[in-house]
Amino acid sequence: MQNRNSSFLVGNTNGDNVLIFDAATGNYVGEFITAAQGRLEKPDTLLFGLDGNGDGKKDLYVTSGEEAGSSSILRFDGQTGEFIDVFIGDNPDTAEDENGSLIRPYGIAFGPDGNLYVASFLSDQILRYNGVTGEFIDVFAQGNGQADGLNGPNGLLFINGSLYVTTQGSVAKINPDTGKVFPDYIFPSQVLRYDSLTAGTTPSVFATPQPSPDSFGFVSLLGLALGKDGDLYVSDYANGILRYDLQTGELVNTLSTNYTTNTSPSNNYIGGLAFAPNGDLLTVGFDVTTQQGAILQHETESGSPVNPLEILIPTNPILERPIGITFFPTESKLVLGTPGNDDLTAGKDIEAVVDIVFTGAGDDKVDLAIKSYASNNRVFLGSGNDIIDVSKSDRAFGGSGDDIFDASDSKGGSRMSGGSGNDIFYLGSNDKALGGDGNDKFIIQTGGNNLLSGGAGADEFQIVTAEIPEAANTILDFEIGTDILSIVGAVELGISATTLILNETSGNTEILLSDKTLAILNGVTGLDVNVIRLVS
Ligand SMILES: [Ca+2]
Ligand SMILES: [Ca+2]
Ligand SMILES: [Ca+2]
Ligand SMILES: [Ca+2]
Repeated sequence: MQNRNSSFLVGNTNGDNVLIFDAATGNYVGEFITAAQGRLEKPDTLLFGLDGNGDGKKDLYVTSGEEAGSSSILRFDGQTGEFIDVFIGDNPDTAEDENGSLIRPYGIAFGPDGNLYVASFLSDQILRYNGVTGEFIDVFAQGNGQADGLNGPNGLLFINGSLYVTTQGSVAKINPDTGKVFPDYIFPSQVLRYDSLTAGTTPSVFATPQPSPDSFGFVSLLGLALGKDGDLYVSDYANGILRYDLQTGELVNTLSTNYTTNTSPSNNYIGGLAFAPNGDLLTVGFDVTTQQGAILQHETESGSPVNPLEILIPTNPILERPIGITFFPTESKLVLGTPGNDDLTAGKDIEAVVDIVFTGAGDDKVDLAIKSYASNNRVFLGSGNDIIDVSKSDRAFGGSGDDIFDASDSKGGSRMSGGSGNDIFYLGSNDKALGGDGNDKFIIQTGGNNLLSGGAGADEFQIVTAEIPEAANTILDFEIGTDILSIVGAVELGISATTLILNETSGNTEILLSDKTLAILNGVTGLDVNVIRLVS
């Protein structure tokens, strides 16, 4: 069985169940926790955490229940979805409140102290429990009914020891007629930050956003996630995902989540958010009227998710007011080739998400790029003359032999290392290539922004191939007199020794064609333009 590195879970607040989907294909896989199990009541946050049943794998923690008595954190086997136990919950047979003063748990997070922090929405509290036993410890934070306080806490996320909390801006009150507690929305929705884990610490206000133009005029912050770019991503139930600079608190940009109308406002709300192993940002949404949900995706470029949104899973009645979303914990799968010639294709022979592959001896072929979702693999090609197509954030090692690395279909972030032998690199954009020993060749195509290092030997850097690259590429170790610079298609592109400009700056040499920088040679000065080989 392949691992579940591209699979994620979605919790239905109206279906009382949890579903599995495959992010690589957008396919619905099946029910992970069934409604028939009868355990979940309006499930909210889904979080993989400490192993609860001793099988060595992380288990799934789910917040459940809207009333004081039923408010609980339930644990389910992280592999099978089988119910383990009520991790935090009230025992109706005792006078004691084993769950503290928990009412409507939303966000949960394991702290650096090993404790589990739980946002109790309808008591305006963050409660603290033993992360191993679930035993109630104390009230970590309590709203005071004032502005900038803990007013309707929702999402929780620890980053560098600080606890970030989204608040909905509500104050829990009791309806005198019914005796029921309800949220009175009287303050702005905010992101708060606690820099100390001492109970009673006063939070600072990290952000107080304005309503999205796609909203019905309100803000209701919900999910929190940390991007690979180091920025904080916050989902707004009323629409939009806000990206904040973690250091300055500045709003960097907003990702649109309006998928139900062509104009503002949208007719959908959104729930939590989760980063996929390949960096894509996923969120769940549902139609305000029908409550039927869809899964939205923002693809990532240069480490950050970007507009426009894509609909990974269109509106489907199996998504019943979905809120919680989480990916399975990634597991690296070890794949071993044979001493002979192997041919491994992503999506067919290997899952190619966080895999570790050793192809052994022989002339091997590995195609990662054929599967658009492939990412974060480590491939050791060993001896022999091997060929690999990298995809995204992959690491490929050629070993001995004359190897070929093709990043033409790469999505960036990969690192290719030729090892010994005369290796060839076909570059795309935003990758790194190291030639190592031997006479290696680097062929630049239309992309750019690659980092190239030839290593020992007489290496050739073909800095232009029939088209001007979109962005300059940087050569880290060009050696005048040993390495070669070449341009293919020079005549057709109007490139000659007189149209090329060499610009020395800070000990580096830039090679320009009019105002376009083609390549940067780090640590190189005194280059003669006539050494650049111009090939028609
Ligand atoms: Ca092999
Ligand atoms: Ca090799
Ligand atoms: Ca090699
Ligand atoms: Ca070399």
